[in-house]
Amino acid sequence: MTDLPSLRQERRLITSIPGPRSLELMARKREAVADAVANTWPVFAARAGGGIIEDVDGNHLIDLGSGLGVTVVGNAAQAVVQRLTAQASRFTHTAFSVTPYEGYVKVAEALAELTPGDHAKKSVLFNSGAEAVENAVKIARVHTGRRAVVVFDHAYHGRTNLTMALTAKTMPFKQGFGPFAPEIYRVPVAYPYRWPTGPDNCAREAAEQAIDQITKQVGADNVAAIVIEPLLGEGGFIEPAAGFLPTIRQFAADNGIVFVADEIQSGFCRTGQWFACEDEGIVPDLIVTAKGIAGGLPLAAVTGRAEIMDSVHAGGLGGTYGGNPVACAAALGAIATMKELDLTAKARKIETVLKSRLALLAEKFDIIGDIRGRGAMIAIELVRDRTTKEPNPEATAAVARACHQAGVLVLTTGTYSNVIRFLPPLVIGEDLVREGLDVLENSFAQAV
Ligand code: PLZ
Repeated sequence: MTDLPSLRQERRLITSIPGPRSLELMARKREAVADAVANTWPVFAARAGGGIIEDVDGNHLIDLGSGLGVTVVGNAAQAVVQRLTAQASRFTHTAFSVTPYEGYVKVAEALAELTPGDHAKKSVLFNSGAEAVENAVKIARVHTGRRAVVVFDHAYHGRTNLTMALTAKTMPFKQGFGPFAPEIYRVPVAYPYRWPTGPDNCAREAAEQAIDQITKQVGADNVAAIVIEPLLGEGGFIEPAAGFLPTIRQFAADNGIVFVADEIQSGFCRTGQWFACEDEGIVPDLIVTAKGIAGGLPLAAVTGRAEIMDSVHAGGLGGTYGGNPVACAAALGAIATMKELDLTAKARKIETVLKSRLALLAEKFDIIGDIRGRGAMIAIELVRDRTTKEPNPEATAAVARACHQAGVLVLTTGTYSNVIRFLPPLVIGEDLVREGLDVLENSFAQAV
C-alpha cells in the first residue's frame, strides 16, 4: 500500500513514547517555536506512508488521524511524489496570474468533473482552507450585492479574521483575537444526539428555528451566503439529522442566497462519497475543498456555478501562491490515486470495521454516549452519564493519551472536547485499523 517499501505496515514500539530523540527535539521546539503552536503528541515524524508513521526513534505508530484529516491517499503516495517531483524539477513558481500553467487548469477541470451537479462550473485555487472559505464569502457578497453570512452552531471554518468569526468555538480558536468581522449570524444545527426534544424531531425543529432566526433577525434578502459543513468536523463530527440540509439548501435557493458547502474535512472520498453532501443529493452553489485534495501539499479551492464565480471583477481574486504548480501536480496525483484505488469504497469498508467494533466497545464502556459519522470520518462522543449526557473531556483526553503511549495516533475534537475521532488515511490496511481498535479498547480499560 505504501510507496516506501521499507516502511513496514505494522505497529512497532522500540522505545517508550515519546522516545529519547523525540524528547530532545521537543526541548528544542520549546525554545524555538511559539508556545501557541501546541502538539497533539510530542512525537517527531521521520517517515510516513500507508497507515504508519515512523518516528525519529524508529517506532512505528498507527495513523488514525491523517495529519489533520489530510492524507486521504496516504503519506508520500507514489503518484503524488512522482508528479510533484517532476513538476518541481521543471518549475516551482511563476504565479498563475503572471504566467499561467496547465496544472492549475487541470485541477479546475477535475474539480468541475468531481463536485456535485452537472451545471457549468469554475474554480479558483488557494493555499489553505480558511483562505478558500474567505474567498467563497467574497464571491457570494459580490454576486448577491448583500453582506450577511449565516453559519451554524458547532461550525469550524478557520483561524483568519473572517473565518474566526464564522467558527463557533471560542477556546482555543478565537480567545483574545477579536474584534471579529461583522455581519456574521449563527443559527442552530440539527445535532441529533443533543437536540433537546430528541433525535426524531431534530431535523424539522432545527431547520424551523434556523429559518425563523434568519428571517426575523437578519432578513433573508440581506443574506449573501449560508455556509455549512455537511458533516461538521471540529464541532465533533456532527451529522445533521436527515432532512435538515435539504431544507436549508431549499431555503437558500428560494431566497437568492448562495449555499456554500465547506467540504474541507469531509471531501475527497472521506465519507464514502466524493463529497459528503451527495448523501442527501445536495448540489451546493459553491463548494470549498482543501485537505485531502493534494496528498498533503497546501492547496484549497472554491468551485461553483460559473455565473456566480464570474460575477467578480477581473483581478478581484488571487494571491501570490494560490494554485502553486507543485501543489497542483500533487493534487492531480492524489485524485488519480483516489480513482484508481476506488477510495470511496475503501472509506465505506473502513466505516463497517470501525462502527461494528465501536458498537461492541459501547456495550462495555457506558461513557460512550454516541457513535456517528460516515466512511472514514467516524467519532465517539464521551459522557459522564448516558442520561444526563454531560460531556466527559477528561476521559476523552485520558483515552487519547493512552492510545498515543501505545503507538496509536487518534485525534480529539468537539465543542465540548469530548469526542474521539477516527480519520485514517483511506489506504490504511484493515489489519491496522483493527489493531488500532484493540489498542483503543485497552486504553478505555486503562483510563476509565
Ligand atoms: N473548514 C471544515 O476542517 C480545518 C484545523 C484544526 P485550514 N480543520 C482543521 C486546527 O487546529 O487548525 C478546516 C476545516 C473546515 C475550514 C478549515 C480550515 O482549513 O487549511 O486549516 O485553513
